[in-house]
Amino acid sequence: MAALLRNTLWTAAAAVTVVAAVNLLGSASQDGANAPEQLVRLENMAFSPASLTVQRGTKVIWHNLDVVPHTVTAAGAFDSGRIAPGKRWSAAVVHTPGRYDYVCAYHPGMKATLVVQP
Ligand SMILES: [Cu+2]
Repeated sequence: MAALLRNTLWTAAAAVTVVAAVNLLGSASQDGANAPEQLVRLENMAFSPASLTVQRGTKVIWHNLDVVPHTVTAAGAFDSGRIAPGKRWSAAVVHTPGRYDYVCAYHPGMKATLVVQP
């Protein structure tokens, strides 16, 4: 009898664990953790690729591979602030379709474009 009760409890615990896991996956896709990702390198004082087109909802990650800090700054849209050498910054998930021309605030010659498709 005690063994049966134990088995029942274990089954219930396993079921709760599965439900919790499913909930985690569900919320992860809602907050963008499962969104497709695109990487832009900040390298040799340039953005690479200099022009990137993504689908709405894509997570775009900028990775500073230079030995100096950079920024990812699109006036009125997004601004990374200082990205230290070796660090990454993400605009989270880009939800608003459009064309974003951006620069490095420290090196205005660094220019690039991000296009977010609907
Ligand atoms: Cu820069």
